[in-house]
Amino acid sequence: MANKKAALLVVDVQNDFLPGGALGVPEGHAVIPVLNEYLRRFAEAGLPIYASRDWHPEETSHFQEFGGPWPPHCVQGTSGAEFHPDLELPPSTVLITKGTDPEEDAYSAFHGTTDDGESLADRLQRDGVTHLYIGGLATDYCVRASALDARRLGLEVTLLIDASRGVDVQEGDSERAIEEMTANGVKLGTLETVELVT
Ligand code: VGL
Ligand code: ZN
Repeated sequence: MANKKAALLVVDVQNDFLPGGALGVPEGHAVIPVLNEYLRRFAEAGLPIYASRDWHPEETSHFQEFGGPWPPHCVQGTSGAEFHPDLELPPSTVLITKGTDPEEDAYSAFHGTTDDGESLADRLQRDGVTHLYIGGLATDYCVRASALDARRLGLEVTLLIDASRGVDVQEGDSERAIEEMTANGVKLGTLETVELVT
């Protein structure tokens, strides 16, 4: 098919989602060197790179103290909300900010916007992206929700399983999320198997 174009979406690789953070994902650090290799490959191929960040207000129904499921994390402007310093995002990376609405969980990067206020869906369409490669944290929440939304929008989607880790609040959550994603047409990829067609 003509006019295929790949892009990389790095989901929520923020200090609070790494071990020691407010909502640390077990083995979260393992994704960083792998994502850095994907980032190099996509940048070298001249393909677009997007990075989402969870960016909550201090008071949100997403947090336990206000009736939600999670301890406070990724509060706007805090060090926990910063991207991990070892993540090598190139300057061309398009930042996607989500979770700013105090009444929304906003797990999916597709609930977020660019600095110009454009939705991720509109930005991908404008950039001509047809195939989204997704990695980051956490497999069973924001990665899952983003991959499923991308499929609903008709994009090809590859989950980079070597560059993703889950919270696993219940044992097996990440495995079940991967099954749900693949049942919805998401392909699985690793550094060994992914080939970028440019
Ligand atoms: C996430 C739980 C709460 C995520 C965000 O990025 O996967 N998980 N907020
Ligand atoms: Zn959150």
